[in-house]
Amino acid sequence: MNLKEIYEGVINGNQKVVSEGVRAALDEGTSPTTLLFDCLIPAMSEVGERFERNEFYVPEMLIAARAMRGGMVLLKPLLTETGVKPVGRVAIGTVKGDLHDIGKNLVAMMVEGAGFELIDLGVDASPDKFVQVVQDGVDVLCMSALLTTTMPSMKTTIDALVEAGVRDKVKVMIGGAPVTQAYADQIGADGYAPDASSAARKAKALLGI
Ligand code: B1M
Repeated sequence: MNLKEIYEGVINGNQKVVSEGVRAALDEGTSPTTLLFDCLIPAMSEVGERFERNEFYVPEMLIAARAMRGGMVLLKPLLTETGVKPVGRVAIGTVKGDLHDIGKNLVAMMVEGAGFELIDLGVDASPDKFVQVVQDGVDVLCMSALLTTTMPSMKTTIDALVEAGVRDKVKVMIGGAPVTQAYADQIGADGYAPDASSAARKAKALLGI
């Protein structure tokens, strides 16, 4: 199977095509890095672009991400073995009091698909949990909120980072349906992303990649 078929498999959300294609390509001697950087990641970027053009919607994004994961599970151990470094480490969580995770999970998938190592803090993540992961070492911290009542927890978390003396160690990005660029500016976040694919692009831009 050639790379084009695997690429199309991601876009069409066909997990079977992707996992079988990646396995066959590896058997034929294609390198894991070629499969990741020249096939799976560009395919996921194309999915993101279609989403931004309103040609794809959330279900298409979810099945494309699931299809890509079918290839990623085969590549991950090989990439670790060959010492390919992720482009950076990103932690993401839905803020305290908020249980919505569909958007967060999409952002996580797109960020992971863009080549980052991803730490998922889950939902209802307390400021202390965000502070802890920054102390452990991440380049970008992403917070998601879907409720107007939980948005203030983004500010509380940034305040907790300042208090713990780690605010300068990390780029903070926020997003979620009620969140805006103006709110990001107001609470001192470094970035805002309106959707999953722009979140992945923004994370790279913040790190100058
Ligand atoms: Co809730 N809910 N919900 N809900 N829910 C909303 C958000 C609401 C707008 C519905 C409404 O009234 N029209 C409303 C909020 C009103 C407000 O605050 N202004 C609401 C409410 C009120 C509630 C409850 C309080 C209801 C109740 O119990 N009385 C309750 C709260 C529970 C809690 O969190 N404590 C509640 C519960 C739930 C369910 C559990 C039933 C379920 C969540 C299931 C789950 O997530 N596992 C749910 C759902 C599904 C929704 C709606 C219908 C859909 C949300 C969603 O998943 N959208 C929602 C109405 C709506 O949005 N139309 C609603 C799809 C998702 C892909 O989009 O999450 O926006 P979104 O993510 C996007 C972007 O925002 C962005 O990228 C994503 C992909 O492009 N993004 C980021 C998100 N996070 C990002 C982080 C980033 C960057 C980008 O970091 C850098």
